[in-house]
Order: sequence, then C-alpha cells, then structure tokens
Amino acid sequence: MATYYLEPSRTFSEFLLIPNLTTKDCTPNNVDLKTPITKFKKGEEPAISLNIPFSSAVMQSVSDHNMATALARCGGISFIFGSQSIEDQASMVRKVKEYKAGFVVSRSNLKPDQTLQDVLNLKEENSHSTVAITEDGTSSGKLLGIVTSRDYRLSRDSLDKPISQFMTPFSSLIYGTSGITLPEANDLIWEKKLNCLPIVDEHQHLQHLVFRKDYDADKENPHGLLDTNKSYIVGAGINTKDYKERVPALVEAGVDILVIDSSDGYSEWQYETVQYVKENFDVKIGAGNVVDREGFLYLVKSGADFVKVGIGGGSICITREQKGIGRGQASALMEVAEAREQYYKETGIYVPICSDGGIVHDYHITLALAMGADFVMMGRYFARFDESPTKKLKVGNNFVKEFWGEGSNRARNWQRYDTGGKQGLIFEEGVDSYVPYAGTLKENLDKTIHKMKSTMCNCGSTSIEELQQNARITLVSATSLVEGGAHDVIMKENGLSAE
Ligand code: RVP
Repeated sequence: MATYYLEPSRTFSEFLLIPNLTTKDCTPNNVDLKTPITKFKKGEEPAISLNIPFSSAVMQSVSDHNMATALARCGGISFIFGSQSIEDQASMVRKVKEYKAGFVVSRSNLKPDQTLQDVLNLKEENSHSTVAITEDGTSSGKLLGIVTSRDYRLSRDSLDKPISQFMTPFSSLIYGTSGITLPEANDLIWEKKLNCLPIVDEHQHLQHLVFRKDYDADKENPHGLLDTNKSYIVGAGINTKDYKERVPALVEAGVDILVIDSSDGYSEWQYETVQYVKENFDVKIGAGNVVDREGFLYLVKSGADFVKVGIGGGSICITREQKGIGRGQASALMEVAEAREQYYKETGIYVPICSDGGIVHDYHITLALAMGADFVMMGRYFARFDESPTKKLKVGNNFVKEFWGEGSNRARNWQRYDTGGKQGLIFEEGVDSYVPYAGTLKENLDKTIHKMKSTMCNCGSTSIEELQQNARITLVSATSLVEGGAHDVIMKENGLSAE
C-alpha cells in the first residue's frame, strides 16, 4: 500500500519570519555571511567555505567561466555546466583558475587596415572605448597599436580612414611584459597617468589589458573566494554516465569541487559516482537532488560532501507537470535540515545542504537559510545579469536575456534526467524562456545581500548559524498574503493624477 503524506508540501512564499529582539550591535555591518560548503567534524573547519551563501546553477544559460569569475570575486561559487564536451568544460575551469584579477583578455580587437567606421561599429556593439590593434585582429595577435576615443575626431576624420593612420603605434605605447604583477602594472598606470596598460609577451603578442577602473573595482571586492594560490575557487557539474572520463579532466584543470547534476539524486548511480570519486581523487563532491530524509541519508552514506535539495521548483522546470514527482521546496528543505541536525547530533559530522531552485524574491534566500540551508543555488536570478553566457535582446521596450532549462530541447541534457535504459532526451522537463535583463551581477548582489543582512538583524542574528538557531518562522494564510503587498490604495503608476 502507498504511503501518504497528507499535509500539503509548502513553498517559501507561504512563510514569514517573525522578528526577534534586535540588539544595538546587531547591524548589517556586523553580519557575516560566511558559510560551509563541505562537510566537517564538530570543532573543525570545513575545507571550503563560501563568503556569501550563493551558488549559480549548473546550467548552460547560467554558469560559464565569466559567471564563475564574477561570482567568486564577490565571494560565491559557480558550478560550470556539464552539458558540454569534457574538453570545453575543462577549458572553462582552467580559465577560472588561471584568471588573474585585474588582467583581462582584450574583447575589442581590430586589424590596422580596418577603418574608423569599424572602430565605431565595434564601440556601438560592446561599448568598449579601448580597441587593441593586432596583426590578425585577435586578442592574442602581435600588438601593433591601440585606439581610444582620443585618437580620432569625428568632425574631421573620414570614416574610411585606415586605423594604421590614427592609432597610437606600438612604438609610442607604454606596455608591460609577461610576468608583471598586478601591483607593478598598477604602479605603471599611476606613474604614467594611463587608463589602460597592454601586457605583451616576448614576441610582442598581446596577452592582457590592465585597466585603471578594474583596479578600483577589485579593491571593492574584499570577499573574493580564493584558494591558497590566490586563484578563484570554482565548481563543476558532472553526471553519472561519463564521470570516469570527465572527472580526471576536471581535476587536471584544477576544479575545487564537483556536484552531480541530476533532477533526482536518490539513486544507485549517484552512490556509485560519489564512491568512485572519493576512492580515486582528492576533490570535494556534492550530490543531489533529494527532497526527503531518506534521500539525504543515502547520499551522506555514499560520502557526499554536501547535499542539494529540490525537485521541480526551478523557474524553468516542468518536471512536476511532466512526471508528477517533486515536493514544495520549503517542505523538502525543512525535512532534510531536520535529518541533517539529527545526523550531526549522532555522528558529530555536519553536512551542508544547498537549497536549489524556486527562489523568486530576495527574502526567499533568507528564509531558506533560516530553514537550515547553508547556501542556495539559483538559475533565474543569475541568468538576468551581464555575466551570464546568453544573448541580451530587446523585446518590445524591454531588454531581456535568454534562459533555458537543462531539460529543454535546447540544452538536451539527457544525462541529468536519465533513469537508465534508452539514452537521449525523450520528453522535455524544462522550457526555453526569457528573463528581464537586470544589469551587472555585483550591483544586484550588493542589493540582495543588504536586504538579507537587514532581515537577519530583524531576527537578531549576525551569522547564518545564529539565524538557523534563533529563527521563528510562521505559516501565512492565503488571505494574509494579500495583506503583505500594497492593498486598498490606488497605485500612482495606474495613471490617475491629482487635479
Ligand atoms: P531557478 O533558480 O528557480 O531558476 O532554478 C534553477 C534550478 O532549476 C537549477 O539549479 C536546477 O536544479 C533546476 N533546473 C535546471 N534545468 C531544469 C529543467 O530544465 N527542468 N531545471
């Protein structure tokens, strides 16, 4: 006979936090969001902690090397998507590990025989005002000059003027050579009053550009998530099919932590994969997704360093509609968090849990943490930013970015949904969509973090651990949800104006 769970399973929007006493030292500046991501024994430190409890989803439309460096710079982590070739995924991991803060690969490059019109077209396309002029027009070709807006006058110069006639030639450039450190590069920028310093190798081939503005931006990011070599920490998604080939390549590329990316992780495939990784490599690995105590304990037994929670709550996910499996995200999280607490009491081993999917409002993140999550994973949230790998488009009067699920026909990540048998995506579990474009990751993250910290102060907590221990959470009725928004007033944007 079937087992029934007759209490409805709940989502975040059905809960609110009740404030606790806010003491005077409980201010947003005093709130620390550091959080463990790998299991640890009571009294010991976890091998990896995040400085902010954010991870970006293992998705083609979210987590590439650009997102990974941008998020690690702010203190969080990306798991680079695994639904690509092993070589491509390893190369993205390598790019993050080799990324040197402040050294950027030139994204605007032209050849000297191109024209002023080409410079203007490129500027319109990507808004960069510094263009590297290389022999072959690539970002690593022989550097022949630089063009900035100070090199031409639109009122005088004809648009077909060749770049070679107005660029600042290499012979007049101040440049750095391979091996220069960031402080040395910045000293040169300051001494010579430059906005940009090109770095070339011994054959005059362009390697990087160092910008004055990036130096300032970097100083604003004291929470960067770095390993002992001062490289950014990066994760990668794997599946339970090709892990014997994929994991060695990712480890070789320098990955810090893996996660098995699957919509249903309560399986013998996952158990075997975790055990294989643990037996053969010195790399951390998370597993999931699960929605109950049994699933959690099973993956913990396999050796997982963290467990991911959530089935069917993702913004682009239609698993619940298609297959009828899943559980309200809040209910899933509460049950797994309780199992984790019990496990911790019994064994003295703390296994971090990640709440994956279904975050719609910023306060959902704080609720997830209060309910026991150590960090959250989000797709839609990050897909909206400049740093996500997808196209920005104009639809009507609005800018949007593309965002598609791993189970959509576009991603065709059948390994994520495989339950054995015929290989391939037989039916879709995700959709292809747009999300409203929202600007840069940092400006959005700063605002979200500020909101979370002020909620935590309302709850009298200056750390995630304190929040988890002290939070008082209430269910809200459907009618009181109405009370929570603006109500019984005429909103000004509806077009009414005073006489
Ligand atoms: P959201 O943050 O609500 O956009 O959810 C992101 C999560 O959705 C991912 O981390 C993953 O668990 C899940 N996902 C990704 N693709 C699909 C799908 O196609 N069904 N679901």
